[in-house]
Amino acid sequence: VEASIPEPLREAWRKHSASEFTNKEEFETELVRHIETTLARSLYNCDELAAYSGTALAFRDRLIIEWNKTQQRQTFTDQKRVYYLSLEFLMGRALDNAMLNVGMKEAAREGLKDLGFRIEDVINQEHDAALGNGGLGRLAACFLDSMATLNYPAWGYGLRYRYGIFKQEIINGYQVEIPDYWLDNNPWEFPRHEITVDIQFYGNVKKIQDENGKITHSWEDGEVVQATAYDVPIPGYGTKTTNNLRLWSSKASSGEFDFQKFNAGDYESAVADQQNAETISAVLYPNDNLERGKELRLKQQYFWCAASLFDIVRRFKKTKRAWSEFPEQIAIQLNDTHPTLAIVELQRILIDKEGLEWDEAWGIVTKTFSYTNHTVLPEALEKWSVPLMQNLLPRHLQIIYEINLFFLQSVEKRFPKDRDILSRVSIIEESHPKMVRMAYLAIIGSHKVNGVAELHSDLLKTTLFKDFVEIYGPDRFMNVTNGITPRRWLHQANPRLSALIAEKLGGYDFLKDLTLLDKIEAFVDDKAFREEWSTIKRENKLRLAKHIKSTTGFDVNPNALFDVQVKRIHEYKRQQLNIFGVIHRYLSIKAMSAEEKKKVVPRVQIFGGKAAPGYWMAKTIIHLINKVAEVVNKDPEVGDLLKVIFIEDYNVSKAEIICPASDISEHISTAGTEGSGTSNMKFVLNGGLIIGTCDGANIEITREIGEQNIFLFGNLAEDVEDLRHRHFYGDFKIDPQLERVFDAIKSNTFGDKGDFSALTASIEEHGDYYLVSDDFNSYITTHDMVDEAFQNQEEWLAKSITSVARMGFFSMDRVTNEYADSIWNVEPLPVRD
Ligand code: GP0
Repeated sequence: VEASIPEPLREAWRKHSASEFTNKEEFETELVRHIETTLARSLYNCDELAAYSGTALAFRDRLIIEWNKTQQRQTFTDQKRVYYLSLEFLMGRALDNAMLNVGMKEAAREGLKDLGFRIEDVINQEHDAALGNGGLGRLAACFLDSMATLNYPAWGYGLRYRYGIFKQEIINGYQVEIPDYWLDNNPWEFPRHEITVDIQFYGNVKKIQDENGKITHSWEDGEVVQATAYDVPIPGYGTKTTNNLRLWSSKASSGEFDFQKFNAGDYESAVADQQNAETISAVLYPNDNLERGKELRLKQQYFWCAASLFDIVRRFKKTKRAWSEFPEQIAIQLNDTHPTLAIVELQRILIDKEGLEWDEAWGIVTKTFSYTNHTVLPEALEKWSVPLMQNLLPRHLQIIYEINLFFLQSVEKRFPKDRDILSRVSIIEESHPKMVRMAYLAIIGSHKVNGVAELHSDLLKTTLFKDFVEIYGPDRFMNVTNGITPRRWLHQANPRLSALIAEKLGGYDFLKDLTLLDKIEAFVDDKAFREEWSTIKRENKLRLAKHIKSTTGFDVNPNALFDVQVKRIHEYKRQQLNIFGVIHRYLSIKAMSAEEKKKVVPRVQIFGGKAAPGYWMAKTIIHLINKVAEVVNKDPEVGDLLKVIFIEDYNVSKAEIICPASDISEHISTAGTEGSGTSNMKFVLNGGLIIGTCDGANIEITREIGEQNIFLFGNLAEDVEDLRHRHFYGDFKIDPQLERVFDAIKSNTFGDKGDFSALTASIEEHGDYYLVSDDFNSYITTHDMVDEAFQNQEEWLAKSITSVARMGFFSMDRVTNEYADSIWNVEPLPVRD
């Protein structure tokens, strides 16, 4: 291919190719040029937003050059690539990350200063790209960062939602959801109007028999919607590799405008049909750890899977390789079960379109796919109703039945005596209506299935997927403990800490090899280093205090212990346990003498997180937190000893301010319920200690940093089932200190008790499913230990430094290499100049 381009064309291209700015002067030239001509602004209306856009465009130009080179190199080399399919990519802001990866941030800082801007203010102008709910979407974003940094030829595939996760406002203590329309002047996406795929829905299946008796299927008469590609460059750190994230947007197919309606004078209805097609990619479903089985959601899933598969197959076919080579060229990772239809779609393409035999096709499919499970919560496991699927995707349902038939036949052969196993492992649940169990389909169609932390992966093997371990053997199931990218979560969020570490280690190599952090443990007794370390924590707390002041109006004391819990609001994550603990603390302080109060460690209890709009209990928890804040924060008997803050609209860019500012953070899910947690890693990496249950990755964090550096409490996962069972049979007595908290709530201390009755009743009357009462005593006594430890600042500091030094394991780079070696079997491909 390379040789087919004539020399004069190459020469012209070389000569006129865009050049990259390399210093402050050249940056300013680019900045002014973009503001004037790309944005059509002038000296007289160049505000911070224009400065942001101009800067973004200047850096974007540099990214594009490297992006093009990377894509050319990947195409010409034609080695195995990874495709990461995720319905969510919670990217956050891109400019600071682009600056870090391109270099030249200092040139930009100086250049912007000449024009009268502070670079931090300019960076803050950017709207978060918030195409995700929480941990799952952020993990996908960290994957992209690491895959590029490690030079893996990899693409992400997702949906280009017009509305990302809603913006949260707190009004009178209640969450209110505001649509997040984020696409206006987004400099980071490139519409590829020439890359489109027609996607079919509904219709029916025709059986066709040819003269040799061979039967084929054809899916006909459906509705067609068009997918258009939008590409986002993903730069790596310290490398030229710039990978691609391809997001699909829906609109009516170009041939589909209904001219019959139009000619009949029904123009408005014809336009309405157009708009209908656009709703497929209109909005991100705002549920975390919950699936609700809505038809539009299934449409989104198929639309995105089919467009991505078409694209991948089209690229493969250009290489003219044999189909048997497909799995040697392509690995597809399924981020949860949301993209499971991709398995069925590839099988359909191979047998219906490409004419392969079933067995050969299925062999290719299972070698290509692998599946990551993120939760054992039953309400999060996807099931689609058979009638719904029959209507929307008739051919796919047939193929699913066929996959199931062959699978069950093989199971029956191997376990002829086990009468129940077939119904237990069947992809089809025999309920009314029947349901397709997507996790089972994903396991059967993949060669590897992984959980996201050791406990979680063990639970999968011993509970949810137990039968499948029997059937396939243990090799199909594995653990890869999650990680986070140190570029965003250390260097960008906490530049001063990153600089201090770099100073001691002689450079920033640790951002590429986080295990190098262990070398800072040698400085744990170094006086100057310790002082710097604690100054940095203080500055980060001041930065957060400033944010709190400007957004809530409350003053918080930076010397107080900052205790943070920020994550989606969910009963299993137990923000209710936290706020009940805060009320307990409040009541205790109010009962103290002046003398006793002097011994109290002042605290700021910080909460943040969104509730799914339809999740009533989660919204009640938010309401209670805000009501407690109202009462506590103005109580003169408490003063600075306790403040309660709810930070509105928690998102990625706020996490970057919050994580570096915590003294302690809370990861207190009921044991056995949290897949891994990833903010736990972000807090510890930024020098905060944590209080947590023996759940998710808290367990590996403990193993890495040492038991003496973490505050663990509560019942263990192995005891949960038994406790729930006992509650169910009436063996339940509420913890007396929790009862005192409930008494306060019921005497209207925090407003109308009726507002919170569902919350107290879920514990007192409905079995306390999340074991709040069982863990309460352990929780508050552990908090007393936190207070005591905090009073010894010297020891606290040692814990903080030691913990950071031992966090190397939690780099997303380690995670990505594990997937590459043991699941994808792909090699890095560095880009040459
Ligand atoms: C898991 F099932 N997670 C789900 C889901 O629907 N959404 C979601 O964000 C999360 C887990 O809750 C997790 O424990 C995990 O670490 C993350 O997926 C990535 O694996 C939150 O941190």
